[in-house]
Amino acid sequence: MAPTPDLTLYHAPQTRSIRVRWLLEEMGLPYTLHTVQFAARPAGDESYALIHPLRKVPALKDGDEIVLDSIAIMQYLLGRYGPSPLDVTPDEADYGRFLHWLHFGESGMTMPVSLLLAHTQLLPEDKRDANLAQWAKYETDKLLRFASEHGVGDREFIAGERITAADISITYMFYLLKLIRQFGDAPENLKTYFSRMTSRPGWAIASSAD
Ligand SMILES: N[C@@H](CCC(=O)N[C@@H](CS)C(=O)NCC(=O)O)C(=O)O
Repeated sequence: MAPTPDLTLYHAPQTRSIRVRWLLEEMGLPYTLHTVQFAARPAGDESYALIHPLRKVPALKDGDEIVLDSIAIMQYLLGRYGPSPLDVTPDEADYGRFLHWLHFGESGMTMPVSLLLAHTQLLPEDKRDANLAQWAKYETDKLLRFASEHGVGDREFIAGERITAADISITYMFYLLKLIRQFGDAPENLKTYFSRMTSRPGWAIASSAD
């Protein structure tokens, strides 16, 4: 028998918890949203450390179980509450491709994008390193070209013929780049893909200000 979900998403607007919220919306799963304060760091109050010892978002609580890290949480939801069309299963042709782009959105892109964010916006101006920012921009652009030429191409979705968690993963990274004004010179097919993905009702809910 399928387990009954008892889901609380620890979320902050504009952060990686958007991925999880978007997936929950696309899967039609019921969840409680717990908004974590994100204006000051670390995120949340001291009690939040009982949920996420690093005081980051997202975190997902399912009954007594806590799952951390946005990609792992998405895999957890697909595995526990699937089967879902948002997943690509090992018997499907695009399984390897799905796994690659699912993880590329986070593990492939986070390092240069975080450096770019830190050294153009997050750090106080006197702590920013212009050379590091320039290198991070170079690396980020290289990854965007890779995603453009070897990922999105002229496809509607990054893996398979339907939206999957891999689309959710990379769309969030493009959104983050847009937030920090580093997506304006992205390849045109990525911009078109981003507009298409973010026109979905699930995105509108997941990316809302609450
Ligand atoms: N790999 C983790 C990254 C989590 C993460 O760094 N979240 C950011 C928000 S997008 C955060 O909470 N930052 C606050 C901090 O690092 O103190 C994931 O995908 O969930």
